[in-house]
Amino acid sequence: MKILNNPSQKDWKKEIARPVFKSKEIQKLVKPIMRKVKRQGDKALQKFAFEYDHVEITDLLVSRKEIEQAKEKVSAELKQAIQVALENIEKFHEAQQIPDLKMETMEGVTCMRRSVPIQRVGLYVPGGTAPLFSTVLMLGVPANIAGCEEIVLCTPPNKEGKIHPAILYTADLIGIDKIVKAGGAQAIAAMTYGTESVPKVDKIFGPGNQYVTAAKQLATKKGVAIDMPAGPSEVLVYADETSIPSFVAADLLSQAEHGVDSQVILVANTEKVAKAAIIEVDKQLEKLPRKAIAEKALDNSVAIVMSNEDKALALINEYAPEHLILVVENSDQVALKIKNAGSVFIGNFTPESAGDYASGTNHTLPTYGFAKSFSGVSLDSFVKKITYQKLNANGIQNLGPTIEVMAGAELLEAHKNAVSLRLKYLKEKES
Ligand code: HSO
Ligand code: ZN
Repeated sequence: MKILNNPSQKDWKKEIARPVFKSKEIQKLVKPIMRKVKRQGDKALQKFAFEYDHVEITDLLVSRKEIEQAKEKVSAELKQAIQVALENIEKFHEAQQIPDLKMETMEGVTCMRRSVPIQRVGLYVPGGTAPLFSTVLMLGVPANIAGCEEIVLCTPPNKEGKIHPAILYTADLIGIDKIVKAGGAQAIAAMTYGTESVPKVDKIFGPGNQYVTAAKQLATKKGVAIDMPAGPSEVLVYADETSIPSFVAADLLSQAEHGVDSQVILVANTEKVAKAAIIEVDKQLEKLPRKAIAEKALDNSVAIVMSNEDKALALINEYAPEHLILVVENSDQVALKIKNAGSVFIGNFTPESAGDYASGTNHTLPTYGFAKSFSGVSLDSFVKKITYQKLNANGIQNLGPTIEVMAGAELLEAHKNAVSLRLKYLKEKES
């Protein structure tokens, strides 16, 4: 990891710039996949599984028998851990429920707002080198709490046509019974258009590679919502002398091991703090089973010395990290100065892994600078808010003249009439 010492704003902006993705080119590849799934349904999914996952799938839906077999393969220790995580995630997301809002803004004018679940949601869980069963909890738990009527989970099978037992166990534990052996852009297409086995959904959630991301973007053009735009995962650690170098290093590496395109940034108040952490990174890296991946990710990564706190915070807010770990004196106060971040981890004893798995917060977070304008997944992501209003005779008499003036000024006569007719009706009734 290279170190930059108090760089000028122009220089740090260059250093923290995210890699540019050729999303248009990827969309060009993804479009025909989407089209094929639209036309051929399940048959296309089977063809793509053969082509990309090198597996022949006769039944796209996971059977009860497969789930029962998976349950036996998950250790008691892991089941117990999943249970603890589940309870914390449930607690934190249940607490996010907000009561319906009902109030009179004026005498006789009642306004109301209700949260209503999105009816059909699709959850995507990537395959690949790490079986992310924790993502099943992060997406499935809030979907259940929100009361979504239909939940479908798509995840790619391995070469034997199987899905990792922990993914099946977790999905079953939280009551998801429609699990589809489909991955990549084709899975997103299936949830966008619907196939014989896969229901069409209203909103698609979950991380994925560039093809999945491109397919999700295309899905939005077909009237399907998505959780958020996505890019590779990232962490920024802001550390000073109160930080413990081996902890900082482990946090940087836990993000780096996710993928070769992960980005990790260390902002330190002195060069000494930065160097101590980097020595630890090099030491710990040697022992990691995913060393090759983490090493490549570290190539895109940088340590920046910022002796001035305000300047450090300007950098952090400009970068808008998905995960921000604060290990500086007064971390609690510094945390309140954060304007842009997906999720903030405070103090020496709060590794990113806590939020990745089990503390209760959601790990589906905005990457690629989208934390400037997007929130991470939460209960809110699974509901929409419907507003209602009711005016009684008194209400229209109180509010009517205001509407008439405004409609008249906008030259919208029909709008004005809708009020005037009612006011006239009430006047005639009174006399
Ligand atoms: N850090 C990842 C989530 C994850 N980590 C899942 C481990 N498992 C993206 O926020
Ligand atoms: Zn992680």
